[in-house]
Amino acid sequence: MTYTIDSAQAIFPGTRVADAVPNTTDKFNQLSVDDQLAFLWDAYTELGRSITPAAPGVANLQLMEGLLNQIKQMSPEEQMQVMRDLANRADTPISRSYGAFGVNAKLGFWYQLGEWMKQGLVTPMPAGYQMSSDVKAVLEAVQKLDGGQQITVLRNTVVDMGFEPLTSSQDEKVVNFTFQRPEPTSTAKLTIEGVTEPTVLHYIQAMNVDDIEAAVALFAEKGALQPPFQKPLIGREAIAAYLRDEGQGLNMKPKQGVSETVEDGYTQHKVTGTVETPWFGGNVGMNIAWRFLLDPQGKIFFVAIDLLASPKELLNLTRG
Ligand code: ECH
Repeated sequence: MTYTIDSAQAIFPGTRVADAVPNTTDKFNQLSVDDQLAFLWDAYTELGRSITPAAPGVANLQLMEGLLNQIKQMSPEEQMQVMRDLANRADTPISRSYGAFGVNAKLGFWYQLGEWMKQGLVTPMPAGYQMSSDVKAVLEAVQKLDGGQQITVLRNTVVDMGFEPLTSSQDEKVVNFTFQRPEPTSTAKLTIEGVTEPTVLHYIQAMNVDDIEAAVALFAEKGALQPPFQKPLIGREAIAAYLRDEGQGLNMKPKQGVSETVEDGYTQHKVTGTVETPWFGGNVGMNIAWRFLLDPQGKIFFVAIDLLASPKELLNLTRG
């Protein structure tokens, strides 16, 4: 049997992912636009207390300075309208500019608005807004999630905002939003209990120094990478564009894993551990599994990155 991207997705089927994340995101999407903004304000300021975002100085905000200053100078009513347009994905000039931002630029944009809201320079809420019971229900659902799942819900909402013409593609994204790694990455040799496969180790090492090219070179020509809750991205070019946008500044801490030879010289490897985003640094460790399928040449034919249902899942290394 030869593998296809479809059949590869089924490796290590016993892996339990955090379904609560898409479920909560669905609940959020059903809220009215003012309720959505109120939810985000509450969730973000609440999370900010327990899981502090890392210093914003590391992020390059110049890119959207023009747009941000334009919003800062508006009246409170106009500011609210811009935010509603973004949440509604309305076709406006600001909403289009935002739609062309890469993921970290989108997060940086809201991060700055959030700071200005705390300083009273931008309005957080429409005058006279009263929180509905629907918002309270979604807030309670979010409070039950672990930190990694909470920030994933937040991130999804921000990524989905703004207007993107149907023809836009990853290549046109405003991506040059970089993070400076706080400390030089340790040169200590990476070890993963139970996995010695060089391709897997090299992948993690390359990602941990933001060497996207080296990571992508480990993939087969038609290899695929499947991010959490998404469809696989197929081919080196698509993977490279994605990793340049979303894969920089991450701190991957794989702990344990299992390796098996499967059919026709293919091997499969499941690795679990934690991943930190530069936004929250060591304050949030996301519980992650990597499910790799390597071809007989040792190239990555497929890798899925899963956000796990619970920390218990870190120890689930069975094949079934
Ligand atoms: C305010 C009110 C008005 C509306 C809004 C507001 C602001 C909200 C703000 C929210 C900020 C949220 C942030 C969230 C960051 C989340 C980051 C996450 C990262 C996950 C990354 C993972 C990576 C995994 C990968 C691995 C690989 O091997 C390959 C690549 C890849 C309050 C103003 C909106 C400011 C900052 C969840 C899991 C391991 C797949 C990338």
